[in-house]
Amino acid sequence: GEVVVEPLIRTTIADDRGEEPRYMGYAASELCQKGYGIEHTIGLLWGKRLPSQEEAEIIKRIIMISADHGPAVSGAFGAIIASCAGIDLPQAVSAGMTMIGPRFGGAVTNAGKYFKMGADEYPNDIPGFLAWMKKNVGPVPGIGHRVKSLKNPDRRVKYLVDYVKNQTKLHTPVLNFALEVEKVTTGKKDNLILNVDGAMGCILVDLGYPSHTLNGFFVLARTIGMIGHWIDQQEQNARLIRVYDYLINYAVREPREV
Ligand code: Q5B
Repeated sequence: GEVVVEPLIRTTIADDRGEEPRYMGYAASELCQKGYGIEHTIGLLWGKRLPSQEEAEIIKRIIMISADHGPAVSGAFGAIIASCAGIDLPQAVSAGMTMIGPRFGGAVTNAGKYFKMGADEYPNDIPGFLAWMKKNVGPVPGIGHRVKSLKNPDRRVKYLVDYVKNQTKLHTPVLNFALEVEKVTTGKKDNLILNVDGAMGCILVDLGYPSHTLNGFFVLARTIGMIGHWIDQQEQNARLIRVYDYLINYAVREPREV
């Protein structure tokens, strides 16, 4: 008789059973032919719908602006060390990826989540929001930067905020709330600015992306940069990195007899 097999997995986004992959039903080649870009592919595979041209332009800018931030940041530095140690591209990039977390690059999801919560539950009460965050979460995700500050502003953030607010019709309640939070936090310490993770998170939530998708945008964008750093080191035949003694504070015991 007929054997009924339970499916092992269920997918809702892509189908490769025809002549070519279809993303949410759209043939990949047709998307290319009709002039859609990588930002539309992201919209289909992550947000399950074709973004409007205005939404796609925002997504494109988010990816472009966060693709790299130089060799000094945790992710690029990790990938560079690996490249210099002779590690192949996928493993070197994954070494850099491992750095993406709550302090570096991986605050996008929680920034979107908590700024949305704040905009919904503390719309006119920033001190109340900050007190709740301090008690329940800790440092506000999306606020603070190691080197950027009011005196040394982050042009990426300024550009994104300005673009979304002045050149699109996007309704931005979550971003607006985060900007109000920034006014209070920078009043306490001038590096407690809305950072790039925070700006991305708020704008993406305002675009309708659920919070669990948000770190994906940083991961995708920074993969471009990390691959670039791996290639750059390989092309220079860079040597194995060993940290010089003067960069280490050896807070150790004096040599002594056992
Ligand atoms: N304090 C980012 O900290 C950093 C506070 C805060 C309330 C906060 C910190 C933080 C939240 C996580 C976040 C994304 C660790 C950053 C990114 C991409 C990047 C990276 C690049 C790129 C920096 C000193 C004092 C303490 C803290 C207080 C700090 N943050 N209070 N809310 N959010 N942010 N990460 O300067 O009284 O002295 O004990 O965790 O959003 O990753 O370019 O480098 O593109 O690659 O090292 O931009 O802000 O200072 O942690 O020693 O804190 O400030 O409580 O107060 P710092 P800490 P106190 S964007």
